[in-house]
Amino acid sequence: MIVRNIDSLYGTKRQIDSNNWSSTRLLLKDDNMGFSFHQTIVHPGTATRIWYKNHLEAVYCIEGTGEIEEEDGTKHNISPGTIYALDKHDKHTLRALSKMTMICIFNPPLLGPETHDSQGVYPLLTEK
Ligand code: 9YT
Repeated sequence: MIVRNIDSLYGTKRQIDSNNWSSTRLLLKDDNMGFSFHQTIVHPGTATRIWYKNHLEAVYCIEGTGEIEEEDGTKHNISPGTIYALDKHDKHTLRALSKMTMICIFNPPLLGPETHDSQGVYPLLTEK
């Protein structure tokens, strides 16, 4: 059994910061769960273009408000209780109207150090 508290992960290599968000990775590939599990704080007023072409991601909002815009311009409001699942590797833009706290699940699991490239893509890492 794995038991850990996020407070023990802040400031370690499991916390990855970008200009627009901070992701603390509670479960990673080497935890052998078949997915990775992150808490992502999205900073207020930011807009982030994202395309997880190598991963599926589900995102559940537990704090804050914002919107997700699909490539065709369709927009969806996000508030606590909203989940979105990028089941088609959907290109999207995420806008945070306030500080948003999101729980994010990735399949395949991230190894740990991944951060977005210029297209908002994570590479498919296979080894450390
Ligand atoms: C909501 C979102 O996708 N933000 C980017 C960071 C990502 N969720 C992560 O690595 O935790």
